[in-house]
Amino acid sequence: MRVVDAFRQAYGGEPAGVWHAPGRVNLIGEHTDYNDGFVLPFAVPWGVTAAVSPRDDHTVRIASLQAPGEEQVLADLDRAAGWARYPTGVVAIMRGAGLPVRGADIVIDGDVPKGAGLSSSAALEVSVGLALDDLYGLGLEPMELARLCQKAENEFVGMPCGIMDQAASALSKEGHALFLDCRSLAGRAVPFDLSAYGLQILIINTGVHHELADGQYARRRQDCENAAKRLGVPSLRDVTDLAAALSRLSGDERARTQHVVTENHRVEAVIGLLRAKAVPEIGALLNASHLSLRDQYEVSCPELDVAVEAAVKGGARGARMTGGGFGGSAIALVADDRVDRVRATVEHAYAERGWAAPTFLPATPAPGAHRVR
Ligand code: GAF
Repeated sequence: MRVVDAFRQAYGGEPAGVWHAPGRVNLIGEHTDYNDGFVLPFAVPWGVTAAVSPRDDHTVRIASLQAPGEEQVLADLDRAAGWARYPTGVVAIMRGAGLPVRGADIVIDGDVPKGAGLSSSAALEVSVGLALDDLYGLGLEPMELARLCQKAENEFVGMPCGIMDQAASALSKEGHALFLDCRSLAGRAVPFDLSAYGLQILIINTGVHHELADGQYARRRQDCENAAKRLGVPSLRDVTDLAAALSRLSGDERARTQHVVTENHRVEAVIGLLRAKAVPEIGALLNASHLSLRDQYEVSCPELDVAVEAAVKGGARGARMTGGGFGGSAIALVADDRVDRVRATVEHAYAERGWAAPTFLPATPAPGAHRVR
């Protein structure tokens, strides 16, 4: 294993173990997690593999095969820079929670496609978090691990994300999507084997990331909190009469509320269709989700919109942006015998606009975080 070879080279010994945590796509339920709502992500076959040994002192040494020459030796975790803030943030948050976590020697190797918005940061956090859980005998439940990793991203990295990505990475089951109630944190594995229907989820990686994304995410959260406050409910999850709620709101707060409330219903509708084995029918809900994210939530971008429109034009049953938005990937529900046509239609639409070609990846639901050796 190349991560083990790299560990030997960096630190001159065998790692105590190797752990893997996946990235994710979200089938549906976007920008609902921090509104106490529903999400339905699944783990992808790409992620982060971490070779780790515990240390007797409190120092963290960390290197990445994706960042050669950027090894960091951290007696003080606050000095972590760039990519290293995600895993070292987990160490810091675990210690802050009173868990008996000392130092670690860490080498990581990731294969989540770059710029795809498939949550490589959660994979980074969860792989190292699971390693520490095992090595220091913390006995964490997967959801506890996910919450500590989310806290690391919120408080150490400063990204106010919800729980979806870390939960998907920590809890997913192979061949299943994870139906998660982000209020109770109850998760249920929902069988999601599309091959039985001659269908697949095709990831369309736009390869773009619009930088304004960072502040925009926090602004969307704020819009939702403001709307909930105005409506006198704990969160937008609690809106039961959408028409009445909308009549009391205006502008951005109104639009965000319309998205969140309807998106929660779309997740439940997808769950119902999966249960009824009416899988092709979820396509229409993916399309509706995209329009709502584009028009009401305003987190799409031209590259995502064109990918979605062209995929549907090429014969996809439905398509939508997935993840936070402003770039990253779209997903399309496509019959196996239509994949080539969908790809060609999207490629053509991009070429016509003079954009760099997107990349395509079939997404099969992979296992969640686990020890590899
Ligand atoms: C990002 C966040 F990290 C998630 O918590 C979630 O809010 C998502 O955007 C939007 O659904 O991936």
